[in-house]
Amino acid sequence: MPTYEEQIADLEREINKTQYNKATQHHVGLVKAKIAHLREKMEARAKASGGPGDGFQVRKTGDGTVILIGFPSTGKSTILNILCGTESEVAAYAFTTLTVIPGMLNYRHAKIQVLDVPGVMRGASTGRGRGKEVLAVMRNADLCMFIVDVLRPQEIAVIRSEAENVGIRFNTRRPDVRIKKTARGGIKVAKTCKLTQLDDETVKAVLKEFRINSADVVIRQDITVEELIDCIEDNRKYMPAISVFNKTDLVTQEQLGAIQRKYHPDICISAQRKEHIDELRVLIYDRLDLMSVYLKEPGKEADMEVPLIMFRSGTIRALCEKLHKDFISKFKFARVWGRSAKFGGQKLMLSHKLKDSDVVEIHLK
Ligand SMILES: Nc1nc2c(ncn2[C@@H]2O[C@H](COP(=O)(O)OP(=O)(O)OP(=O)(O)O)[C@@H](O)[C@H]2O)c(=O)[nH]1
Ligand SMILES: [Mg+2]
Repeated sequence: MPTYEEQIADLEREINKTQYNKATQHHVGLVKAKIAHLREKMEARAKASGGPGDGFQVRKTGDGTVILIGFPSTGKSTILNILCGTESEVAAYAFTTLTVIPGMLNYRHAKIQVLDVPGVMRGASTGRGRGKEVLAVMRNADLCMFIVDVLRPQEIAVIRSEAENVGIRFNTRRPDVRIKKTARGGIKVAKTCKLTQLDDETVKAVLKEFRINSADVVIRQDITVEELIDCIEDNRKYMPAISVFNKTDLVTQEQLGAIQRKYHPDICISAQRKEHIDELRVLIYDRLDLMSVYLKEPGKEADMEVPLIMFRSGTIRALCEKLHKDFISKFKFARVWGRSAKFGGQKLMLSHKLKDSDVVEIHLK
């Protein structure tokens, strides 16, 4: 019996040699489902046998967590040190950093935790180097920064696909697909739009590959077979990502232009020369999607000097959780002024979504 890895490699070879077109898309879809199912089994087995090693757990602190991911020697530790004033070891050889080194970036009242981790490489998702542990830490982050050496720009695709192999999806939302398993009646597919990359038969066959023989499926957007598989397995982590090309001091302006046109990085910097670091801070803050709210005590003026930082469209519940662990159990109601309130001082409950610059007054029992 071939191992899961061997079976996956065989199936991947099969996809690579198949011309993708209307006639083969059903077959290719099924092969992709088989691969995903094998990966799921592999994950389950890895979990049962202990999972990632120790020394790699970091407690999340601050208003958001950013992780620096990249091949060895791309400048991750250098960037951490500039952003946070830490002293993570920097050296010209690969695998300088061997565990997770946290730092704190203070920016516009936000405290952003930045994690420097060992370099990963091709094959990380199947356990090469410390790849598995690194990718597990990544899953818990709120924003991923891919750090790429401008002289090896093609690595951006490799690193992204390693992360996707462990079930992380970047800069996209979970597709609008509902799958409700039913006791009998077979698979029923309802669509609110035209599917250009999938037909009903493929949807059914892919579901059956995951041992789902009876279900109501509602598809509300034009999805790919990969996205359908994501919805079936339903354990993907969706997170924003920034691609940072570092070491721009090593190329000419023309070379940099050509690289940018081909690979479309979000930002190019030279960590060593501290170039474009301010823009990088702005980008991190923006992509973490943070907002400020101001707290007010009953009968007093709001403190408009120091905001509380939280994720955009966070609820009153999320705000209470940030403040104190007892606030949820003691919560009576909140009064809100600002963009999320219908009128100033509106009485609102825990599930209410706040907006940037709201003023909130919490009433406890
Ligand atoms: N020329 C140039 N060199 C840089 C730049 N940033 C970092 N370096 C150098 O690249 C080498 C690797 O930097 P590190 O920060 O240790 O890289 P890393 O990604 O943390 O490496 P690992 O921990 O081994 O994965 C060091 O010699 C740095 O001085 C840059 O902007 N330009
Ligand atoms: Mg390092």
